[in-house]
Amino acid sequence: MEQIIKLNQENLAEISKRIPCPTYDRSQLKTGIVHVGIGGFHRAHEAFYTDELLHDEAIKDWGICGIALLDFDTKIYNTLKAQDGLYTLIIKELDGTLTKRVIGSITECLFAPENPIKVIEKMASPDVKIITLTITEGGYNYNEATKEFDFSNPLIQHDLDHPEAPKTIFGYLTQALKLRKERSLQGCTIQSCDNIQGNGHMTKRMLMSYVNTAEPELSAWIETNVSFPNAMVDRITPATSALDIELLKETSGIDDAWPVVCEPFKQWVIEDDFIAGRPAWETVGAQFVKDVVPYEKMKLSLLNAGHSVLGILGALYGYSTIDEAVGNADISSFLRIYMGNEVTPTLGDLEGVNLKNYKFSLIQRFGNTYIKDQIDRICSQSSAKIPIFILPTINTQLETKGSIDHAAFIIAAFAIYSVGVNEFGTQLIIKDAMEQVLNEKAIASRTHPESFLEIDAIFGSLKDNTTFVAAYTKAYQNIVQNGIEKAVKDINSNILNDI
Ligand code: CS2
Repeated sequence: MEQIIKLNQENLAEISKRIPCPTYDRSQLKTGIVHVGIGGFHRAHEAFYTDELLHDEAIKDWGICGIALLDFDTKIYNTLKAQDGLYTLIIKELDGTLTKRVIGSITECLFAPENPIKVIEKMASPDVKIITLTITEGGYNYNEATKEFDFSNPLIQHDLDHPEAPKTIFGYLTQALKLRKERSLQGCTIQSCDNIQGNGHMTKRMLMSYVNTAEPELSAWIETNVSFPNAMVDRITPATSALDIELLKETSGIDDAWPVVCEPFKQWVIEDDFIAGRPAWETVGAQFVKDVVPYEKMKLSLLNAGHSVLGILGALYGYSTIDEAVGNADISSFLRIYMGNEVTPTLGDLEGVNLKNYKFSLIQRFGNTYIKDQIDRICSQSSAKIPIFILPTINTQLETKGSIDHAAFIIAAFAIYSVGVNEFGTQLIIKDAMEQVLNEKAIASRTHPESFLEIDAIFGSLKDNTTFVAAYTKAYQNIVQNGIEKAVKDINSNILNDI
């Protein structure tokens, strides 16, 4: 057994005898990117692409400063700090091979709750050209019911009252941009890497709502000095498990407190709108396009929605990982019918994309048995995911009088899921900012199924659509009366008979 080596800068030369490590001189890098939200996805995606790029020794301007924004992020901050920003990326190939490497692109880390001013200064630094975000779908403070920025959020009120010590991304960005303006510095790009349709547009619209109230005189400056490119991001990155940490120790003798595991597939399609310059990410596989909207729509409505379908149904069947759910023939038929009959007609023209292959590859990616993506992870924060991943499909299908039966079934399954226990008596772990209201409405739905649709912040005006309500209620009753397995078989057979 090899000696176990702790991952940090000092031990890098030794570790590089075991797995690939950065060969560039990290101490020579300037911080050109500030990234907010240093969870697994960022580390498997943007930080990975950037690490690849930095292997070109001529590139010195694009080190990343990772910001841990929330109290909740203490652990990742302490871990990365102790490891000098280094971590291991473990790619789980389809045949089970582990491809490991140490990623070195995160060269600094800051913990916002400890020192907000330092974070604001870093975001305003003249070297920083891009601020990228993975703050989750719910982090944009958008209310589906009002279609507006949610000023009732107490954290937003806090930021309005204490601009010097913000807690939300909106408070931080506003203060940093204000400093840039006051110091007559160049503007920068704010780039969302979250799963939201038009994520750049959404970032701009939400930030501008906040700025118009907090610092109205800053709005015009932002309009001319800040760009917000839209982007589609993709790489399945499950939560790291204790087993992954052990496996790395056993197979390579590396003691990394928080490695990241992910699938081999990766995709990043970005609009080329970077007001202060950008890294040449295209040299390491990113695609720059004029209009990313169709790609985003395809990915959100097929991959992310597909995940939610497998997660919610899988939980009701008693599975705990996504590969188990897609391995069930009835669930995978359900997903194929949903993607083919309900999502595909809403996607419009996707020039240059072979949709059939894309859908096929998704089933294969979901089925990667080595990834073991947790159903708990997929179902977490569904109240923020459903409006983005599934609602647009339902709304478009209702407008065009297309089929919505499978989509309505998913929402009914979600109502039943939100009770917190499945029909086999297994407790479901519900991690959701709206957990309480979900649970209350789920319980009320036992006598009045439509109650669940009254959560306007998730479903908007869906409760007023009689076609949808009828399909939803039918699915709800079918699941309750016949059990999830029979109900899924039934709804699939209706379609198969039709064809
Ligand atoms: C998942 C995503 O959170 C979710 O529900 O669908 O994290 C998904 O794995 C990534 O977007 C893949 O790119």
